[in-house]
Amino acid sequence: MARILITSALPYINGVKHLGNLAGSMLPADVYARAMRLLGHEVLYICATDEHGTPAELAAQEAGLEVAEYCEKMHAAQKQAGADFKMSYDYFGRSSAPSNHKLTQHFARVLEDNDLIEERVSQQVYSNADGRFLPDRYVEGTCPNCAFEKARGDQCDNCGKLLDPIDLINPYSAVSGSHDVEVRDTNHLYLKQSEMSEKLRAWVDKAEGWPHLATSIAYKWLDEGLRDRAITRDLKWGIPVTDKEGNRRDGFEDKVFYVWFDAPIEYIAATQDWAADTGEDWESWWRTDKGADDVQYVQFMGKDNVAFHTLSFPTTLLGSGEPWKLVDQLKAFNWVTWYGGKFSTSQKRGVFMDQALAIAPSDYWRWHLMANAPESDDAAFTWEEFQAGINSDLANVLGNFVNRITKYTASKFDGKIPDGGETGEAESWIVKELQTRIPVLIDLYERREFRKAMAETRAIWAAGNEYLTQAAPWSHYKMDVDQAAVGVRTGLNLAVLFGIIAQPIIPDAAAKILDALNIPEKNRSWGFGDFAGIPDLIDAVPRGMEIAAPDVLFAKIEDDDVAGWTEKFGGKSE
Ligand code: B3M
Ligand code: ZN
Repeated sequence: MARILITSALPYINGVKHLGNLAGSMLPADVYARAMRLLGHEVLYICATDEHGTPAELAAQEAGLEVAEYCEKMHAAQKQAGADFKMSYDYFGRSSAPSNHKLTQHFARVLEDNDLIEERVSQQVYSNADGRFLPDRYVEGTCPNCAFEKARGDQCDNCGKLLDPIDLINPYSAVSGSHDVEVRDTNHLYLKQSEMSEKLRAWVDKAEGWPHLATSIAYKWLDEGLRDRAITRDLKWGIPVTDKEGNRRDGFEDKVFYVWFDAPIEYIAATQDWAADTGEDWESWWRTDKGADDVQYVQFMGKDNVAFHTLSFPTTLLGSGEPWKLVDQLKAFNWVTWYGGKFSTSQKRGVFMDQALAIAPSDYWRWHLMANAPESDDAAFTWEEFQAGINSDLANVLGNFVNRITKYTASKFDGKIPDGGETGEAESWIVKELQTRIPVLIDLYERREFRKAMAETRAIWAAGNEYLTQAAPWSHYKMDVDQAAVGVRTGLNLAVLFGIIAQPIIPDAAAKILDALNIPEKNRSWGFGDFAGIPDLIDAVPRGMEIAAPDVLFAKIEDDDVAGWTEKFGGKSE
């Protein structure tokens, strides 16, 4: 079995995340982690809060808190929100942790030793109104590439081009809106990415199976010519820039490392913290000289993070000359929009993670966001589709199947898995159906095709209902109870299988189903990875075993619910 390292792009510390953040990396990474564990692989799923940069400073200011205190509070809130959405991280770290300070400073030192970092005087936008240098994201202005008027200093959201703030036309402070800004000299450390172009291109050329979205973005920047980038900023909050002795570097007393330099390094530092907590060995996941060369490393992120993950972070790792594990597979997502527009707290547009669970259980969100994952294009969330999808896929297909077969067993077979009877046509049909569909489902998970994997999961559940229609145990009961027993036994075995394949996506409902069917933990990945065992699968649960009918698995979403949510969070009426 494989060793699979999974990282999801780190959510920024400021503000509770909206459904788009969840769907754009953390949730699909979780479904993938759960599916790979189900298939028996050794999985390590790492994430953390991304706590540096101006967003943290400004959000703390707004909250009237010291940054460190603000980050502490928001990390706990985001960790709780992740737990509420059943994120199965092996570790949820903090980019402000001492381990990341240490590792980031190590990489900077090694890169400078390898002559890939040098100190340069650069020009930075200083805001007289705010009394501070403005890092990239907080300078806005007109994009020199496409004339978009609200381009950010680091990247233009309209054309995607990576920018330097001083390129912006008619710049202004995004903090105060003031145009009273000037360009001042300031010294920074530059990562000489330009000198890594050859090595990076050779590495991207060798990449296999990356989605087109990832390779096209990587080649776009490589073809444009990689520019050396400043990896320090004039900020107080962040990882201090140190010299070889570990003291603050001369001239950098008021500077810290750029958030995008330290954030990806946190993937490794969080693994070190996980190892410190668990006594595990982090190097076997990240050092190719210590066993990581047989690790399959898969990164999940939003499309705007691809450049940093395919160019900047690999520059740090490759440039160090040390045997670090680089990413093998990237899964980049487009956006989830709110009825085609942006989520916005201030404009009451959209649902945020801390509100979502008061509306519907996490299973509902998980199912809907995965069945409509923004894989090949942006995906608009609408209450109407949410209601249709939940009521059809979960309530009518899966819920109804489990409900019918368990209730009938309770009423006609003493709540026990019936013995007796011989399998016939209907059973051969469903076995053939499963022998075709389960390998397809496994392959879709392995290729991280999530929408298709959800559709295949739904099709398997629907095949169960089709089977019950064919086998119709209730119509045989009077005349031929053995024939009825075969239908019920097969149906109950199918309910177990349906609960097992539901686990990566809707873990709560899956647990309810498997608990009601008395399936021990150790058998809950049983059979899924070995589809050859399918004939057993429809007669694998011990005959005579007691089962119960679970409570209603999925309450339907009513039109009144949608009307109320539209009122509160925005929706079609806009
Ligand atoms: N914090 C996510 C974003 O751009 C950013 C990801 C860091 S992954 C190392 O919203
Ligand atoms: Zn632009």
